[in-house]
Amino acid sequence: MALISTSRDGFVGTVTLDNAEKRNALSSALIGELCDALAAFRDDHLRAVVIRAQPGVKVWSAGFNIDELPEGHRDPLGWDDPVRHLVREISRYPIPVIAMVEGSVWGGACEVVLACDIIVIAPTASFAITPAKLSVPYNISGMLTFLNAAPACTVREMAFTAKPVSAARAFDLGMVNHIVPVEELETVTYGIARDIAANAPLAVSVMKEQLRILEGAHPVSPEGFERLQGLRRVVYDSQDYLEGLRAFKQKRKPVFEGK
Ligand code: LCV
Repeated sequence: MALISTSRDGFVGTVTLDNAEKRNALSSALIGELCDALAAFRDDHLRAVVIRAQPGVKVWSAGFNIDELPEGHRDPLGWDDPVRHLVREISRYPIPVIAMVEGSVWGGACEVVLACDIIVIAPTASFAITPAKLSVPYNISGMLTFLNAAPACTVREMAFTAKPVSAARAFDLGMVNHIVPVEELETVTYGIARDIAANAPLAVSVMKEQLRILEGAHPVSPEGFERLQGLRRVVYDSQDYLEGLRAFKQKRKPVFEGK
């Protein structure tokens, strides 16, 4: 069964996350379908793409499919991980991607939304950075996505507490472009998409790429990179990482011991 659906109207494509039963968790299957849809829109020379969930959902996406996280001793967010692939796909995609969000957005899905070019939300939206709840060592370029989207002190608070930030606060912090009543969500989102589609696509796509390269221009020394990878490894090799996974599967609160 398809986990997403797609539609198009003129130069504007839409991908709708369509697996409410699993709260649109980002499984490799769902991400595969999403990336295929993006590739088809690109081949058809569309000029703006909207990623959304079904109207009225309480959860836009529950984040990484925790059932697919490795059982320890392997980087859970390595280069080939599907969420990493999706974030790269969106940020390198030559067409602007608009996230239209109602409902809560968790963990890896929060990064996916923040990696989009424009974000339009309803007051029901919320955003949580959750690795500390699971004892997952988030990856370095993922932390950069958060840092490019929110003030450093906000990223710290969100990452350390793992508590959701409300729609209103996300707007006040400049993390999203627009907050609008739910009944205006589509009008505002597709209005922006049509404005983009009416402009020169080559100029738009090169500006998107310029911004991506400029935002990513943070030199990290080989030693610094290896240090961070070594520190991350301590986390995914830990008992706490296994406890985080176990607790989620057993639907209970984790008990972390710092080892
Ligand atoms: C697999 C799920 C999930 C799910 N995976 O519905 O950024 S990191 O490092 O944290 C990264 C690794 C990451 O993104 O991790 C995921 C972070 N996500 C979360 O912490 C949110 C986990 N989910 C929830 O807390 C709840 O599901 C919410 C609050 C989103 C919705 O609660 P609700 O009561 O509406 P259920 O919990 O009953 O979930 C419905 C079904 O979806 C599965 C869940 O296991 C359940 O499956 P069963 O019906 O088979 O029991 N599900 C939800 N989230 N991330 N599976």
